[in-house]
Amino acid sequence: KYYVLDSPAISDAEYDNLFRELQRIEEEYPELITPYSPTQRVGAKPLSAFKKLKHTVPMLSLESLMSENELTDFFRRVYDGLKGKTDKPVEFVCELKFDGLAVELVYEKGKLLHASTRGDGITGEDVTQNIKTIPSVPLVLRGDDAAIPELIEVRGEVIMRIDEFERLNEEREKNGDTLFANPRNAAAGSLRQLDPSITASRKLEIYVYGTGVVKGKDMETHFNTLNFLKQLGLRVNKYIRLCRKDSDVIEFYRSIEKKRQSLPYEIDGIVIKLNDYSQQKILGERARTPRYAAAYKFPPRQVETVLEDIIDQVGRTGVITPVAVLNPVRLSGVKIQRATLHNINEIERKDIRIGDTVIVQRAGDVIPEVVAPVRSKRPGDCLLYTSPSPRDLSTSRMPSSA
Ligand code: 5U1
Repeated sequence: KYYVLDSPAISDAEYDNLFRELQRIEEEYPELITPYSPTQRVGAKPLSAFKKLKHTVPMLSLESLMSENELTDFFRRVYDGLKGKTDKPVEFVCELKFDGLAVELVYEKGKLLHASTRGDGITGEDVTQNIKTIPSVPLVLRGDDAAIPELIEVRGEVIMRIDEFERLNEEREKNGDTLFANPRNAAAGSLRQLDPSITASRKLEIYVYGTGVVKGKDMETHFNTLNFLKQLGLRVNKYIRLCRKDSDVIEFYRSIEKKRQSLPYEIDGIVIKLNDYSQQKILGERARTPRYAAAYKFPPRQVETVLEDIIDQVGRTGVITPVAVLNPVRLSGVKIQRATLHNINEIERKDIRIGDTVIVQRAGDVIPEVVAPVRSKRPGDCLLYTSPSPRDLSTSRMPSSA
């Protein structure tokens, strides 16, 4: 109720007391400890490597729609593909497109058996020990035996909230560790730790949005699946809409775009899925993406700030990337202090100078970039950047991270 439904039924103090009582009982009667006990979420030993796990059904990714024209084209392809092949009305389910790490959780007879990353979609890494440290992942599904499927593969996204990402980066800066570029990288880096105690120390969360193989329960629509997942105690995000008209999808997109700034986690668009499974089957899949679903992306987020300096970052292969040192600014919740300028040609082409007010952009998962200077705000004393000579490079400063 606390981690999944966001609605605690008891106080933190009562919870702590019950937890300590359970620990006392398990100490006295170790034979009563099960792998699904809440005391067993942390404490597994570090691994030397992750095992590979093959997904029973491939984990697909989504086609990206970048404009309303592309959305219209997606609708047209869906209606054309279903023409004359279905009697049911065409409905879509809209959800959030999380900027996280896709995972699969496998529950056998209601117990968490294993969990894996998406990997290449066919094979992922076994991250069971780490997934167990995420409090919003149930170790045991809710409901009586009759209601719980024999086997259910649940798919979703592990995310890190923006406040936790910033806390983590502040801590890393203090310790002289490289910073994570964005919450998605921080979530991925935290989940892919061989030592589960490190994962446990980062506050990760999960939202689930679909299934792979399900044995012992037949579902006809995606919307019903989402409700069933909720009923099993799995965490489903509250922003979901069943759309009976194309215009409902556009309305959902616009309402989420408005909310985006105030969400505590990052999203990069909405996901649109055909609701009816028999219709999904008619449309089928391409090699890596389904024809019955797509991600309708938000435009890149932009903000203005002052370019304070340009430093030269030398990559592992010796390639020099000029990096913008910015007056720190927030861009959809995330503090931006560095951005890439790509290369000297780009700086010259865009006529970017030190001291300029610049437009900075973040698109999806990529490192922030300087898009252009705001010429009307150019001060008289701004400086031209010159590319470093090879001699300068041998002693060039290295920024901690973009
Ligand atoms: N919310 C949501 N995200 N997401 C990502 N649903 C969803 N579905 C996906 C993916 C890759 O894939 C299925 C449609 C196959």
